[in-house]
Amino acid sequence: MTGSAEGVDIDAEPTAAERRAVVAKRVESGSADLTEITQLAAAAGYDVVGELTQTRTEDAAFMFGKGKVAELRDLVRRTEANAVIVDNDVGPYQTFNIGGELPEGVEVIDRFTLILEIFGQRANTRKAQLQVELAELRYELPRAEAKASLAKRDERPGFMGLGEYDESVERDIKRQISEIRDELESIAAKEEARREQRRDSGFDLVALAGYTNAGKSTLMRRLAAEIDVDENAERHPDLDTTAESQDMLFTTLGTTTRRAEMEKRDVLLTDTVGFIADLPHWLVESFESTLDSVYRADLVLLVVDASESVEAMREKLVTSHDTLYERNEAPIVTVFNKVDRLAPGELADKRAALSGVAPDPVAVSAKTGAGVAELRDRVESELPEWERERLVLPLSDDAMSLVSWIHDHGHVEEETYADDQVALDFEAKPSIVARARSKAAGLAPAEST
Ligand SMILES: Nc1nc2c(ncn2[C@@H]2O[C@H](COP(=O)(O)OP(=O)(O)OP(=O)(O)O)[C@@H](O)[C@H]2O)c(=O)[nH]1
Ligand SMILES: [Mg+2]
Repeated sequence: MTGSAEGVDIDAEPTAAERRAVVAKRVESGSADLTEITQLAAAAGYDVVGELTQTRTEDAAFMFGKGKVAELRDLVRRTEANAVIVDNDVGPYQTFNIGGELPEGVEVIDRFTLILEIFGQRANTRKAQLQVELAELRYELPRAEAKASLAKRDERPGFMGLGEYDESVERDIKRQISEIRDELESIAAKEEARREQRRDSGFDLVALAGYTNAGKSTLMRRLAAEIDVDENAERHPDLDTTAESQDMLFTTLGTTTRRAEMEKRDVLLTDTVGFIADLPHWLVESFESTLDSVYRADLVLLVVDASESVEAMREKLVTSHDTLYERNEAPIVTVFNKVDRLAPGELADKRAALSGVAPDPVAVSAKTGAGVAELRDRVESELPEWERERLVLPLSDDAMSLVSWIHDHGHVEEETYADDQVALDFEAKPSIVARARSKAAGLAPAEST
């Protein structure tokens, strides 16, 4: 290969810094859009050095047409790429065939493997690591099953026992999957208990949801007070107040919960992994428990990047709604973020065009802080109603600790001391009011109106 026209330096091993990829996509009709796969490739650390698209029906052997694969090979040579990233669901057989046409050592990666690669690189909590492992195993399982049944069928003298070997690989994958599931379930149970405990303490749970890169983490930092409430020993990088949000897909993988600054309500805000379209079910299911904090919230803020085109916004809103509506019960407030990037009049046009999928959105800029005060008001008004109560308590030590308990769990409007009594006017969640009443009834002598 010496002195080849392409000038490929065969001595240079590609390092992490030199991951050069060609992105390719086939669509049945219309024209293929490579924007998202390019962003995903960048998120995984690739330099995108070439692009290739095709509009045609699927070729069983090569996914693309055979001539297109030859074109791909030339492009790979010319750009000195060491990976081809295909934004389609490429079967194992097709992957093998495409690879066979490319210069040696060039990897063929599909959309799902790429997303898994990103998740694998970013998984920095036990839970995220388990989820990535689970997704990888679930990706491997059908391939191992196919191999085992193929080996069994082809078993012939000289190949004896291979089928058995493949079957044990398959069993091993199944055993690992069930072990990981058990561990994830116990983590989810702990998280659920913690959510309940927080609710009992009078907190309203608000979750940020939305497509990846919408600006959820940036908005979280805007809304959050300084204190980090996640007792989790594992620190999440998003907790770092000095950390800059990156213009990258899937910057957040784990869940982060922080206290939000609101006028009256004690709100705990949870940021989590972003949505993306066209994920296979095994990948979505592996990350399902990550979204529990969204499904179990009292209110969901659905964040969307309003600087994108109306069509892109609509598609992402629909994807997000599909993901949410399956299991979510909380009210949803749509947040149009990044309004600092809009031209005059653009916001009104987009509001009108999207009123069907996003009724009455709140427009904000997480970056500049514009509209954030309005968002806080909106959050407070959308949260389940609080109840009003007036309690008159004696001036005993027990009563004083109840007074401070009410301060911690609700919003005290007025606290008047007279003679040997204190009158407390407050608002709180119905469950908190009920508990305050029963605590007060246990104090002697007290009277409640
Ligand atoms: N101009 C502008 N940029 C913003 C705004 N909000 C966020 N961004 C930028 O958008 C990019 C993504 O922001 P993130 O907050 O990381 O988005 P995310 O929704 O948490 O993304 P994932 O964690 O990947 O799901 C970053 O480059 C931010 O700086 C905004 O209001 N205006
Ligand atoms: Mg994020």
